[in-house]
Amino acid sequence: MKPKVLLVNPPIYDFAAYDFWIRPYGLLSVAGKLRHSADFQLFDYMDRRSDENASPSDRWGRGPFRNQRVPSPEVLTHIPRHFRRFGLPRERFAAYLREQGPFDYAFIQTMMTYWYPGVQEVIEDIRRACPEARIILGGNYAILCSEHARGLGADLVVSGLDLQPLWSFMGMTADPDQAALWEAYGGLATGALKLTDGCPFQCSYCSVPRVYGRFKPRPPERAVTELELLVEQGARNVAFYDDALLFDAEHVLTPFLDEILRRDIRVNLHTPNALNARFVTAGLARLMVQAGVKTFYLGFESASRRWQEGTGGKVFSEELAQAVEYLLAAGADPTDVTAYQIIGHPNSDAQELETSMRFVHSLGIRGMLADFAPIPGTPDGEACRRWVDLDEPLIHNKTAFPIMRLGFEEVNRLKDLQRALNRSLTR
Ligand code: B12
Repeated sequence: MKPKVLLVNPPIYDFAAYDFWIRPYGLLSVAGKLRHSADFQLFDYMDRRSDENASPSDRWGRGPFRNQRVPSPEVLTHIPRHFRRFGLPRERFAAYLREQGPFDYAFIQTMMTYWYPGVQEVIEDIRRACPEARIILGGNYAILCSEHARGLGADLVVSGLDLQPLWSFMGMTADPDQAALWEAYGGLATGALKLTDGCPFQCSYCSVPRVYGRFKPRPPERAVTELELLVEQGARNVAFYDDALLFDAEHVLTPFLDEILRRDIRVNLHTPNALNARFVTAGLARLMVQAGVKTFYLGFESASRRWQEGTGGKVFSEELAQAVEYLLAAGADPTDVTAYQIIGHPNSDAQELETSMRFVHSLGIRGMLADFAPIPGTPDGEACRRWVDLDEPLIHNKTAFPIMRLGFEEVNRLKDLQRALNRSLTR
């Protein structure tokens, strides 16, 4: 008999959350490797399609999550923003467990380290309704805060990229070539895809180099199969989750996009996890637009050369300007080209954020402020230990640190300014 496995993507407890093509891709990738040897059922708290009260999506499939106000946790009470629970109601999961249980295993997706309260809630509910199920945690929080995650009471915490401990725990063998288990939804509007793992840069605020080591492409055939599966399941919008999508494009992204054109796969592609402007050439820009890439998010962070060099030198201002020129010439819609800039970075003084925002605006594209989140084990995160106790993951919250670093008024002023700059573009 095949084991019965429950897959859960937990609710989110945070000040803000928005469906920016958020999908439990890690969870589905792991499940896919057991596609033929286990029976899976998925409960995704964050699936807006199974929410009868969901607000409508925008033209690229993004949209707000259902939410309700909840008290802020003790360590975040000094942040003057409302804390909320996002996702389907808890009672719905309880009823689901009563009807669908028992389960042999429950795999739970963990994502942002500061989202662990949702994971805790799911563990509690499974323990109550299905005490026989063995609970397994994996994903970003399980890796970055494995000690903390072990304290939540799961039976196994997969604390690295190697899945062998999972297969040994289950006494099963996996098929690494399988695509992610997207069919578990029984119909989709949006999906995610990753062509590569890791990043060749060593940005001081990012955990990716430490967790993934070297940059490595994934098997290209599996990526095409995954995209076809997504489209077959109904996905119209697919977001790349790569950390360095454009690195070595000649051998990775270019052949992938050529294949999309050759097979005539019609889908809108998005890059919410940011592109490195340095690698955008005129030819690549044309190919991306032609193959269906609709939104372009460029990781910029700051126009200050001193700040750029001090954090790893991933991109310089003239490279951003050049990339924007190529993208617009290729036919990208300027309102769908956005440069991210970090706000609340510990070295904010050198960042000259306001000047940087005006520089981005002068290129005729949108800017988006990305709140700095201190991540343990990264140089910039570790530098924040003098302000915050990183051993409590709730304090890694992206809304919290910029307010603590710059003050509520200043954060609001900069965010208002960003909104005004963006508005003046569309007029
Ligand atoms: C895609 C992505 C996003 C997406 C959303 C993803 C989502 N579903 O929520 C977007 C673009 C919206 C996003 C936003 C942000 N992100 Co982000 N994001 C990522 C990224 C690139 C991938 C995360 C992911 O889906 N991984 C799952 C899959 C794809 O990974 P995988 O390698 O296949 O997984 C392996 C294992 O982890 C394991 N596994 C994975 N899941 C599971 C589940 C189980 C049960 C098991 C057993 C195993 C397992 O199996 C795989 C095989 O080895 C990571 C970086 C990275 N490379 O991990 C950052 C990362 C998670 N993000 C990060 C940050 C900082 C942010 C932002 C705060 C940035 C900002 N300032 O705005 C925001 C926060 C959004 C919010 N509302 O709070 C940080 C983490 C911060 C933290 N404290 O946790 C990361 C690590 C990047 C970094 N800079 O260091 N992000």
